[in-house]
Amino acid sequence: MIRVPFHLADPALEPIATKVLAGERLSRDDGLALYASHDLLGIGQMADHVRRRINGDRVHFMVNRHINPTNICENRCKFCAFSRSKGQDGAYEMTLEEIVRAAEECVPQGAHEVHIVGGLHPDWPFEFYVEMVRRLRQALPEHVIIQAFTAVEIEHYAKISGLSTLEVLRTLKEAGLQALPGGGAEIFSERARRLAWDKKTSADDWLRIHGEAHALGIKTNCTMLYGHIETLEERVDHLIRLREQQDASGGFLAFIPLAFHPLNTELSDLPPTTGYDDLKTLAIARLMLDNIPHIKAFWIMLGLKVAQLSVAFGVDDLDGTVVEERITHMAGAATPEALSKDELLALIRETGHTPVERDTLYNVVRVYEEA
Ligand code: V47
Ligand code: SF4
Repeated sequence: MIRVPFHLADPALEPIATKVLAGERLSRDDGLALYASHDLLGIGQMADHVRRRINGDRVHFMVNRHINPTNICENRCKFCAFSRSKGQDGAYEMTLEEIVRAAEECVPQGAHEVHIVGGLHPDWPFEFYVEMVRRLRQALPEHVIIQAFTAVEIEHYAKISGLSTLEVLRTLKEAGLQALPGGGAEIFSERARRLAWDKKTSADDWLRIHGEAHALGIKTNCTMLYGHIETLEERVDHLIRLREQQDASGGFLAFIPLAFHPLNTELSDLPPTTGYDDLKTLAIARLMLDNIPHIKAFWIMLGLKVAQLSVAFGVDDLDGTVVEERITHMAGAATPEALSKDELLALIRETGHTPVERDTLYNVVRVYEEA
């Protein structure tokens, strides 16, 4: 028996701690035992151990800009406060010129990424999205990476173009697409999907599309929307399916748990997530996802205080400056929409970690050794 160097208040965590120290993969039952335990600090210490093994004392961040070209969407998921039907009050659509201008604005700030996610517009043809990527690639310096379109959007483009999702990805890659964001995964449960996002991409299709992207050399992220109608078992199963996909195709860079925001949604009776659940979920993700290199705390959804604390609970990435964010803010997020690079640096430095500025693909832009 290996001596366990963690201070565990819950003896049920001891066999898990032994596996963590030996670098052994955790099982579904281990995941459930972690959720059943109230020893948040014990779970956090184990997650911190794994984080240090993978990422040392580095905490990543980036200078980026999010752009949401339209909120007009055919799907109208029950958890979404962002989407509108065509012609509805508050519906908007950006022109290609406006999208390119928004992207160009972030270049003087030192951005290394534009992150583009939007609704499934009923009239925009696939060529519009190809042209968007092509014009962005022409307008932006090479170091600014275009991370755009969730698997849900890729599936929609296949539907409207008659192409396969693989052909859609190949066409977008040729136009300049370099990475896919991780949205649209929600919870890989057919039960939950039927109840709250029945028109949206199934778990099998979401995973297949990411596998196809990986096969084409397009790196992607993955997410889990939690704190709504899902069960804890469904959360653990979700993590295991991501882990299996990563074993098979290997192209996930980061996992981002997305804390559900209920305001202005059809699930507005539900309470928001708690800081306790947020930290526990991030830590359990670090422990279960032994083959995904980075765990990202999206400060926009978690709030700055929980995001900063999360670096002691397995997180090695605080995302970026963001600049403009609509999806969570329309659902009640109280965070600012933008942070400066100095604010991100200060948040990370206070925790005693080394801030590392990165690009989308985790190429190091700069290591900030000293204040
Ligand atoms: O796909 C929608 C989620 C996602 C709500 O890949 C909601 O680096 C909370 O995926 N409350 C879009 N979440 C955001 C996203 C993302 C964000 C940051 C970084 C990355 C990355 C990806 O937001 C959607 C959906 O899963 N979402 N409504 C809501 N009310
Ligand atoms: Fe549309 Fe995405 Fe909102 Fe669902 S979550 S309604 S797919 S914008």
